[in-house]
Amino acid sequence: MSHFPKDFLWGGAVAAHQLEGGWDQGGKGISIADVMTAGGNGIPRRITNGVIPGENYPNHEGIDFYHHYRDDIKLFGELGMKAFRTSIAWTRIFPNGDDAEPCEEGLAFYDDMFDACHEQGIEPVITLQHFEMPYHLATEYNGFADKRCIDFFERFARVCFERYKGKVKYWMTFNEINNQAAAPIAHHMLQEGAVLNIDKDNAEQLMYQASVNELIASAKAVKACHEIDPDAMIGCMIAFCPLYAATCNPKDQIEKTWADHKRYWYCDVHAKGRVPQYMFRYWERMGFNIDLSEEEIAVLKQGVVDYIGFSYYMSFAVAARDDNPDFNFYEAGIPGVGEAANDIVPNEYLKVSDWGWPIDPLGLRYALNWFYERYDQPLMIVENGFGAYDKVEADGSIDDSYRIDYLREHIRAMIDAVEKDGVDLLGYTMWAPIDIVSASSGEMDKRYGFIFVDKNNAGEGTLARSRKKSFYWYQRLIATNGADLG
Ligand code: BGP
Repeated sequence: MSHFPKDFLWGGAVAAHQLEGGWDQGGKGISIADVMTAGGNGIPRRITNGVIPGENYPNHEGIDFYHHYRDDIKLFGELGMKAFRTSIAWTRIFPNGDDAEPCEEGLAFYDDMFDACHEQGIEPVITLQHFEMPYHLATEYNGFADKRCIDFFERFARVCFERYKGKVKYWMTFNEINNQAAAPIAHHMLQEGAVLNIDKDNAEQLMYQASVNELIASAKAVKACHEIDPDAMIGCMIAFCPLYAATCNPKDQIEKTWADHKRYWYCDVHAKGRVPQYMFRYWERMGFNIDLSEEEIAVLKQGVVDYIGFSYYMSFAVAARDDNPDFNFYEAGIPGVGEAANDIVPNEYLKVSDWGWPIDPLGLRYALNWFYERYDQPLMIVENGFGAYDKVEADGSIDDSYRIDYLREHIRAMIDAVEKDGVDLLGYTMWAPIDIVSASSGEMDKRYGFIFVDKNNAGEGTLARSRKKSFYWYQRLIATNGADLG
């Protein structure tokens, strides 16, 4: 007998800054994403000092969802999506972050977008902060390094809960809040918390301070959501990459445990309402002076999330480093896995994507069990997908069988976790149903979609949408509630 839930939220996920465009329309202010240039495969994006004429900022236009959202959402409806995860651009609501009043035009934009979703029978799943701080908060306050940003975020969250009460049932606070600990280069601190001024010598302490402030802001938002709309559920969002001990050497296992602590302590705060002891001890050993008051500790307790959302793309293997028991994440990464922690070693059992991301479907079953046995909370897979180069044939068709293969194997592992292991899973919103701008590289040609968008890395193209082979595959899969894996 199948145990797969009937009301399972099959869907797709995106983020406002990666598809909306309209960066200076509808009263919108400049966000962090608006000052990030296009990078490339292996070429980092640059962060410019304000918006500089002549630079290429791919998020300025995105795929112009701002003007296409009704048609795009119709395509999502045709796909059969039950859920659409996107984010609210903070700068559409509060253009500078510290404005006295919210921007009505921005609020109305999301009102209509959520209506368009409901017309298609699609549940909006909304992230409040997806790599998208107002740039003004970065320049004037140094982002979440400053406690005043906690209040700005809470106000933004409250305005959203009041306005969209009844329209949005599933919320998330900060996207991939733990990225900054996994790869704490300026880029990630900027994306997560808009921390612009980073002094190399105290960068790690600053990262923890900004993280703590974001966690307090998240807890305040959770509390506000519970007060304003008790029918809604609000979760966290963790970037989860399983960390496997590279060998059965107990030292590697200890290293894995410690690496888990550093990457995933955020989840303990979200789901248990407290900072784990190992993190206090680490700060003490490192001589970090983290500002976290008794009052704030009480706030964390009141802000326990209702579910755990997480992204899953890849796993890593970690090996002990005898020379550096308290290794510092600020050291160089290894080639092929982006800016990784320095205890990560290649995993000979896994192939990698064209961007060097290890492909590990079984790791998703491991991830679901890891979360569920630790936190006993409902889970939601809010990102999982395959970035690849697609080829458009002469007749306009796109055979993206590699994407189907990737998704099929991950979904198989997910179904096993639900059916065989009994994990409580609310939904699966793959990344991303339509081609959008890559967050890490700014490329358009790193494609994830079932729907192709005619636009390339140079920004050329008609923006026309077309269905790839995977579109029909996912449509069938949803229609059969996961029974027809193709
Ligand atoms: C996650 C982010 C997304 C998304 C995805 C794919 O880390 O939450 O915003 O972009 O990764 O990454 P990329 O676009 O860099 O391929």
